[in-house]
Amino acid sequence: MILRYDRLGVEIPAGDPDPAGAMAVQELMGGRFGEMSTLMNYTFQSFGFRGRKELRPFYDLIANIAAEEYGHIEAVGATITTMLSGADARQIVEQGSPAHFLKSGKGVLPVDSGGAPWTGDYVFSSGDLVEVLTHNFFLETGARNGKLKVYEAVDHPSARALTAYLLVRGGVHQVAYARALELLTGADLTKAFPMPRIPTDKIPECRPYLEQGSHLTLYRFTPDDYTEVVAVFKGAHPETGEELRVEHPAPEGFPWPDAPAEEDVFAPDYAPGEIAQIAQKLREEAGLKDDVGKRAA
Ligand code: MN3
Repeated sequence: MILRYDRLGVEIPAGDPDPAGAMAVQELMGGRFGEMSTLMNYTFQSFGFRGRKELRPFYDLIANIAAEEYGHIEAVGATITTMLSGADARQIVEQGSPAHFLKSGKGVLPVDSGGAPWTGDYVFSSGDLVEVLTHNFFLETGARNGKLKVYEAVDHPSARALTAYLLVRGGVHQVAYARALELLTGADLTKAFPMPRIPTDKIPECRPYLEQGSHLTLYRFTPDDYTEVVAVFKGAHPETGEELRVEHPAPEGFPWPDAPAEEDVFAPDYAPGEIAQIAQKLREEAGLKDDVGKRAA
């Protein structure tokens, strides 16, 4: 089961509307190597995992990383929605993805940068653990490649904050699968790091995460479960030589950025003030204090 917090793993700053950038960031959501793919690959691999008891450390690794990936689709979603806030219809249609105006309320969609829908064909779950771990290493490598390209192409502050965060966290997952394969088979994929060959410390926005040790840390997203990841996620980081570690709880996170009403796409409706009044009345009737809706912030 999943426990959901109304928080984001990364603080998403506001900036000017950037529909073209938002379209590029969609690759990190619904692309082959995007966050929907990492989420769904590890989720389905954990559903179909056989020999959970006997192979517990490997199961815990895949299942626990799946939980973090949910937080990554949240972060990409918040970024794209923020980048579309305040963009007008013509600007979106001419510069970005028309679907952000025509099919959504200037919000994120489960599609890639070309508008193609994410598909379950991107999920690989053959049941062969060595093959699955090798696939996951490749998937995280492709994901890192995609994040570096988006970082290069889009300079909106939301996109920069997002890609820096995802590069560091995805880097941890890339190391995790390489180390799991190494412990299982003796194949030392860690010699290929960094892959692609751009070290994370060359990216200024990544440095605060490196100073906090985020690049060394796998967080457990559960109070009591998935404790056996420590049997696999251990040893030296392939690039820095520092010791890898597992921690719980994960950092507290940040509130979602505000997404103001966008009346030209009827989001949340043609009369947002009216809906806000109804919501306020319902809150009063439910005996909620005035600050309840803001608790997550
Ligand atoms: Mn990820």
